[in-house]
Amino acid sequence: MRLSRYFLPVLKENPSEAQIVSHRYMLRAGMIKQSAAGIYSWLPLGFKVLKKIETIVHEEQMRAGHIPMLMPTLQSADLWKESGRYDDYGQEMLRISDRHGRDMLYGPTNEELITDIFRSHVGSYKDLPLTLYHIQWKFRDEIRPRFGVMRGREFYMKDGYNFDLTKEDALHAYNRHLVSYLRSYERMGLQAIPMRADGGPIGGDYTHEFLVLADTGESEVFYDSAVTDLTFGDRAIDYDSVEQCQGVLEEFTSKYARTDETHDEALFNEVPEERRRVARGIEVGQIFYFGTKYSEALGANVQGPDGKQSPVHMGSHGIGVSRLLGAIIEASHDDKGIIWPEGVTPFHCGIVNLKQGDAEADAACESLYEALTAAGLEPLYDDRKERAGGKFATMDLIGLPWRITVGPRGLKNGVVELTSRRTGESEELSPEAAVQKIVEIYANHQTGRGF
Ligand code: 5CA
Repeated sequence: MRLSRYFLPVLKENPSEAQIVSHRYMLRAGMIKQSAAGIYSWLPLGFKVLKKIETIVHEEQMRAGHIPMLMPTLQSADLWKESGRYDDYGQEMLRISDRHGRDMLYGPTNEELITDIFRSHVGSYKDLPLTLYHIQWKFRDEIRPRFGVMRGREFYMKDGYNFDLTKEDALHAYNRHLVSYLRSYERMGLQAIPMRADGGPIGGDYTHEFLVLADTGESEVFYDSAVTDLTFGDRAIDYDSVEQCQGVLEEFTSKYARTDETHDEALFNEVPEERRRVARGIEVGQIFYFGTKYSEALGANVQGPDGKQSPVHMGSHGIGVSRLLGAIIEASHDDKGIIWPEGVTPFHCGIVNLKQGDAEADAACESLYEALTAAGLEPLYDDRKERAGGKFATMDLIGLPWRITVGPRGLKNGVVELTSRRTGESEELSPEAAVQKIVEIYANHQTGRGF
């Protein structure tokens, strides 16, 4: 992309309504624009990162054997009346009536809808196990929408639902989700720690939240610092293996890590004092096993091998896709702007032309642009007639992890400058070597594709 042809409405001033750094940078980098409280338009740069995060989520869900689909945002209230949650959900649910006076709602989650789909089409244990998921906009009329996309009213969520014959099978599905979530967050450059949590309006007492540690997080968390040493890495996993998935769950959840809702002071005090931590965290996902709560209410039964009908065992599993942009920025920024992890960066590399209009500099930038594009990467070429300082400030703000700077002086010596956004370190390389290095860096990162 050439910056002269892109739409990147960068703000110079700090917007006064933004209280936390991620919100501030998302507004300043021209990623989002508020349209109403807690409701945003996703401008091209924000949309691009959103889609990259979404792609990682899809890839990891499909790798775990979960099946993508799409359900609507607007739902009929009938199913919610059947489950009893129409009254329970309270004011967070946006209720609407259509022209015929029928009660509708903008879905805050989809347990009822998916259970209805299941009961209409599945009746036998032979069709199990089954996990369906979608990534769709949700609406919760939060009492205090704040912090930009962190606590929106309209937000983008991945929600997945497993259907199993027995509790054991459903717990395997739970573990499978835990593993796939660990992989997903790590690909986004995040450490998200599974912590024992509370079921809230979804229900079920077997649930973990995934938390990214950050001072601006809304949840208070208590943990053994040893959990922060755990990484999933690129180990191979067989998602069908009950033992392997259970092993990962045990590895990642045996140390003390809880949100304030389930915190147990006596248990916490068993952690050696020097490892006890009280901190704040951003909840970027939650997994639930709730057994037959919805299948009983909605009559979603399956016939077992013995011919008997029984309600199907279920769980639901969410990832806050739009919230993740805020969480990643909270975890990765400095005083100049965002520092995108390679896995989600909107463009792989910036190209800054120090002297736009200089024939040699222009030609060198064009050929870098072509070489990176030919290698399957997306560079963002700042080809505007701007001063170098302004170009650097924009690149630093929008946070591309790598930048190639091209100027007449370097070109005389046959070199360009390659700079890491994270460390600030630069090296002089031939243009070919700079391209080669960027290609190698991204060969080690499975990056999601943007738009
Ligand atoms: N049905 C279950 C799992 S699919 C469910 O709705 N779980 S949830 O309520 O925990 O939401 C899943 C994730 O969505 C949360 O972990 C959080 O990351 C994200 N989320 C929830 N509310 C908001 C909000 N108001 N703004 C942005 N993200 C949100």
